[in-house]
Amino acid sequence: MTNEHAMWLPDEVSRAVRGRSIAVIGDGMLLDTVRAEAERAGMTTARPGDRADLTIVPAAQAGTAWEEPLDLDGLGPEGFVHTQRDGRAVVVYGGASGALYGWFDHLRRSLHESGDGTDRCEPRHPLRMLDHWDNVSIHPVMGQVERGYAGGSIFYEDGRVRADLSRVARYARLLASVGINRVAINNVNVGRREALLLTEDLGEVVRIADLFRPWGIRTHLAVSFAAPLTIGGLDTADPLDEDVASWWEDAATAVYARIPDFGGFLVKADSEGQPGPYAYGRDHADGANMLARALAPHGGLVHWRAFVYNHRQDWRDRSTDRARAAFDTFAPLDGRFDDNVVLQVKFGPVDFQTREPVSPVIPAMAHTKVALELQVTQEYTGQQRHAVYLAPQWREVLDFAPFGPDAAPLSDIVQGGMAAVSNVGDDAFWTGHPLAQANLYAYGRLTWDPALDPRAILDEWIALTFGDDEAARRGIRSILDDSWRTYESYTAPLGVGFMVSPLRGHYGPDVDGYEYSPWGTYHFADRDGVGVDRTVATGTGYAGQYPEPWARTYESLETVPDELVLFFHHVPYGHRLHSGATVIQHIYDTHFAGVERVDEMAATWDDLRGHVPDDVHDRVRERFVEQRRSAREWRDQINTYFFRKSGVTDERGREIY
Ligand code: GCV
Repeated sequence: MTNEHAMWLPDEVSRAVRGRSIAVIGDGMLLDTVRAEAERAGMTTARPGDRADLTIVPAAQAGTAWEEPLDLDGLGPEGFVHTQRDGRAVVVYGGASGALYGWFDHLRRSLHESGDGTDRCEPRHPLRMLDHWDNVSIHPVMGQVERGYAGGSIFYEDGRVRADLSRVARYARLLASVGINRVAINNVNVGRREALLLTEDLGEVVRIADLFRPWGIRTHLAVSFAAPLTIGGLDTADPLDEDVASWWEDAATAVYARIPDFGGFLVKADSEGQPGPYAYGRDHADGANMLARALAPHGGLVHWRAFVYNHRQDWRDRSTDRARAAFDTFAPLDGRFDDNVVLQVKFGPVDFQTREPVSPVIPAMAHTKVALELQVTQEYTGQQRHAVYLAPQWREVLDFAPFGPDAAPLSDIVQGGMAAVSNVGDDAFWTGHPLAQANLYAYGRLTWDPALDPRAILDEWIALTFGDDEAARRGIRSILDDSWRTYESYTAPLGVGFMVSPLRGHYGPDVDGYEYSPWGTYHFADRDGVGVDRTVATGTGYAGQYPEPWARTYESLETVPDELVLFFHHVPYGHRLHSGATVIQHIYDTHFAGVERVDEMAATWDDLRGHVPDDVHDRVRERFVEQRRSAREWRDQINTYFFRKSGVTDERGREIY
């Protein structure tokens, strides 16, 4: 077996600072982490009185003797200023975590000539979270990690927390280096075994929290809303019941006694079978606020998920629309959530599809702290068998301006920061597909600075991971830059979504897999046309959940963007897109082109032999064999399905079965 891969922090990264001297000023756990990092990188400690090549100094002590003092006003606890004095680097930090982030920033800069300017760096949001969907016991269907494509869990094994958690410490270091500061360590689907992490197994959570703490990361737990009933010995979990409220208060007090920096609870309630306040005739504000009050005295948060919909629908009932559900549930509750509740909203209204419009819940909650939820794990985007770089998708989401192009983008509107589902497991490469490491890296960097360009992030990741081989950089960029759109081109067309196999865990094509299922209906294809009518005029009315100009933009076929046309409209196969192609010809063209593009990507990778380590090359190569096979399967099933439905032949006479 391959040794554990170092991801973007191989020892080589520190070559530029090796042998240089450092002075770290300040005390405490995080400063000790920085000192240990410097030692690991081969730096020497400057003697008192000597000028160090790098000085890391708290804002309060910085620059009193400098000729040009820095403007450090309002520098937050996670912020730092990168500057130079007499040609030597200085990192001035706001708080201890700023020192740690400043250290990693310095490492990144040292890879290139960083110029001699002064940069003030602060995270855009204080909440930068990763959620693990790891189960303690092996779930009979989902396994150890739900939607995990990288082996087992780094936290759990054989129904318990691992005895050896050393990998968690290395994970924490990697996460800190990209700015992640909160991790939820168990699946939002909380089984009985997992619920016990809060109580009987708290000692095990303490072990994990101890490993995250030196890296400035707070530990969160996903909890079951029914815990007072299922593990607490009460006969109800009603959020308005006093005994229930005190059960949660006691549980929270016990946690904080042992984990003083505990982050809080993550809750999936009344969703896909998870218990919630509806069972007691209460609403989601009642439920979330009760938990929030238990945590508030300790400074904890409730991340309450907005992923609420009816998963027992009748496909015959055309009036139910899963896309509407979160808005219908939560928009009326805006303003009712306590201050320490964060409403965690998936980026789209359905479920992390390759292409969805941005969720209308986010602009609807002006008086609620909303966090944007993304999925780094590639559930619907190739399951880490396909090379798909997701940052361009996230870029589009973050740039979406819900109130029109002249108003604020989403990245400015989400006040509760960002959360995402991790793609990491106990695989030697951490992420199964080595190129999927770029997604984790990019997610972290975007939580810190949501304005970053995906291509620049990729360059940074490549340089850290593979060094400065120009062929590797060009090759990997050409594979990954457009890989999300390539994946889109050979899978479900024009925003319609799903078409994945329910039986193969959402992997591979099955056009009608969900069409007659209780989980929602997604394409309504018949001999005349395809797509879901979500207009106000004749459909489910979902388009009307957007503020202007989007409600009107999506409502009309004249203005709806091509890539979302089938999400909002049911159209004939001959409908002409803005691109000039008909819907049916677009389906054929993109599916043929997508496969050709994957072949090119695979060939590019072959050429990189010798430019990346052999074990990385082998693993990615093996994944490309599968991606090429799977892309053909998608192409042929989608094209054949629509050819048979429509009877329309391909203008270019290519092979359709
Ligand atoms: C953890 C989708 C996934 C589920 C996941 C759910 C969620 O439905 O398929 O595995 O559950 O989203 O986000 O809660």
